[in-house]
Amino acid sequence: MTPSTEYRFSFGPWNICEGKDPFGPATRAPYDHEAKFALYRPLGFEGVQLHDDDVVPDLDQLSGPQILAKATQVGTMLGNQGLVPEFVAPRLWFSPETIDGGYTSNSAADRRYALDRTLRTADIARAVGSKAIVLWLAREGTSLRESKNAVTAYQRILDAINAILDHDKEIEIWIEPKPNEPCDHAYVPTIGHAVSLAYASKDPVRVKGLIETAHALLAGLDPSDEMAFAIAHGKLASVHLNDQNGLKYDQDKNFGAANLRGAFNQVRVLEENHYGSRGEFVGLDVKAMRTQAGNPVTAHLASSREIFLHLVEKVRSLDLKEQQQYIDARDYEGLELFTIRHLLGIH
Ligand code: 3MF
Ligand code: MG
Repeated sequence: MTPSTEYRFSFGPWNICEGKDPFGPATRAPYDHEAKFALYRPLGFEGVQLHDDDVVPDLDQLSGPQILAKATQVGTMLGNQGLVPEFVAPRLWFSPETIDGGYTSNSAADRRYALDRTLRTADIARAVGSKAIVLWLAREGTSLRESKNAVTAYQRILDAINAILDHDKEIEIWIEPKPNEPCDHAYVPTIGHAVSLAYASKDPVRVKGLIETAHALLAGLDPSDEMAFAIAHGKLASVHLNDQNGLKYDQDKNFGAANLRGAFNQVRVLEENHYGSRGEFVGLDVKAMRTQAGNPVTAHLASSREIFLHLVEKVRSLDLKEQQQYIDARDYEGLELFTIRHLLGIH
């Protein structure tokens, strides 16, 4: 398979996990965090997605200079292994200060914590050698609508974005929308919300989006259309390709595993719009099955990458002339069979 050299792939250390779920403990022994980096290149991955505490463990207990020294050291370690840190994301959903949300918490002290931690994440990103932070706004929402004022919440999220843009004049903010989980309802559920925040911010060019397949599906939307919308606004900075079987908890299944045609259409939108040509990575936010034996488990990453590349081939080998004939004739029944036959390899 040749096209692998054209796309660069990324994932985060959390994608190699031990099988713990809300109903049962880990099924595999912990795998050393640092040792995970050595797995990337042999698996065909070059980009590393990081949480702030993946780079600097216990950062809340460290001073500014200590944080920067550790981040710089990790940046060198990644560089030595031929890896690129794609982004760093503040883990704003773990600490006691973010139980009720970060930027939208009802507590002023907790809001301060969330912003301070994010500014440190921006510093970590720069020190490790990345130009972007990702905001997955996990707890910026509610379990019951009466607990927060939604208008105030949007304003607070926007204020936080502006404060980050002020803090570092070059950092980019990539918002990863998700409609629910862990919140009942999140304040930034779709890429449309994220793009609006970008335009409302003081430097729209530096605020972009990261679209995850499963998150779009949980919002009842078509991931390929969400990606197309972001691309139309010049705002698709990254993707988390995976899959989701209906409206339930966030499954992070292998890319294409639940809806192969949906996956094909995501690849089609990316490929048609030359995604990757400006340095964007194809991120795979996929979760290993709890049943899988061995340690570390990486088959889900290798499989998702392989499925992506097979679908790139499917997009590239599509007979565009024949496709256009169906479109021109408004024969969408014909177009549907043509598409399915192509996916099945029947000609
Ligand atoms: C949750 C997610 C997150 C984000 C990650 C990077 C833990 O549904 O998708 O994964 O991708 O925090 O922003
Ligand atoms: Mg994700």
